[in-house]
Amino acid sequence: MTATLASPKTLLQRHPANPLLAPTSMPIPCSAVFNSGAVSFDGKVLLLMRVEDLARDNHFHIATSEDGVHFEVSEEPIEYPLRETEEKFLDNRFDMRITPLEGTYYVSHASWLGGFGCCSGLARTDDFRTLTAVGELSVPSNRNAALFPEKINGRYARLERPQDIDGSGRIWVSYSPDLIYWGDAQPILLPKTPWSRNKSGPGAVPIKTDKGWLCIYHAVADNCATSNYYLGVMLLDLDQPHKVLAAPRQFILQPEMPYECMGQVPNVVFTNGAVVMPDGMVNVYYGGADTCVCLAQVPLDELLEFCLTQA
Ligand code: BMA
Repeated sequence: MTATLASPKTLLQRHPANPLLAPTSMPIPCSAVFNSGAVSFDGKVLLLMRVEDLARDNHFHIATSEDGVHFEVSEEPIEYPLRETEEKFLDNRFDMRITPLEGTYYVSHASWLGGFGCCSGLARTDDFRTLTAVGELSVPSNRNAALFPEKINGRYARLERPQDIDGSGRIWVSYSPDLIYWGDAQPILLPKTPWSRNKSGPGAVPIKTDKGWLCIYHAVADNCATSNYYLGVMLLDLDQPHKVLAAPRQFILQPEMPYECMGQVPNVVFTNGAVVMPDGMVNVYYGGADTCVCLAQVPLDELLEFCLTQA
């Protein structure tokens, strides 16, 4: 029997076409395309991709696909005028997450402000041609905001990752009456594991199931050479999402393949977008080594079952 590096028992299964999109698939000269927001739009899978040009400035291009695997990329980036604060201080926006909510699409993202740190921003769109800012940015340091796709007990809700005092961070949930003012924040208590010992943060937008909110998240373990990024899954209470119903100790994806271990940032699998396909398959779009767009899949019922039986 021939030994192989890939672990066949990881719950998420990589698509054989990986990486789905690479710098050479983009309409502009670029060094990386990764960390895409993902949503079902107009009967297709739509990705909002972070495309880093050769100055390492970010542009956000759309890619659409009928089957979730073969994508057509927009020539022009989506327009998103800068807020006043961003005009003065913005270095880069990144990690866009798309939430369908109340008949429109909200896009949450990180904005890195030179001299201040990382803030969360929120925008909206109906057509994915232009993004319009919703209010101002959060104060630093906050990132990975993922808006829930419906109000919870009359309030908007989001997962987020404020920075801890030592530079690490954990997942919190907070609420808002109007998408502008956020508060009533509560931490989410996940099991301590070796693969999540340094940081954890929200990943894809929560998926509603009758058993709870299914949330795929990322976590980081530093070692003597690198910071390795993993994906995990947790199930949160539908009414009080700071309550963890299940959180398996095992990760569901780790960096193993060359396109996850070699690139701009080695040993990274990072998601900010998942789509439940019409056949019940969860398509998790993830960035490989901060360089390319990849796909890993698992049937929704298996993901839920894993949560409920392995926790
Ligand atoms: C995080 C984010 C992600 C990135 C990851 C690994 O802090 O900035 O965009 O994929 O680091 O570099």
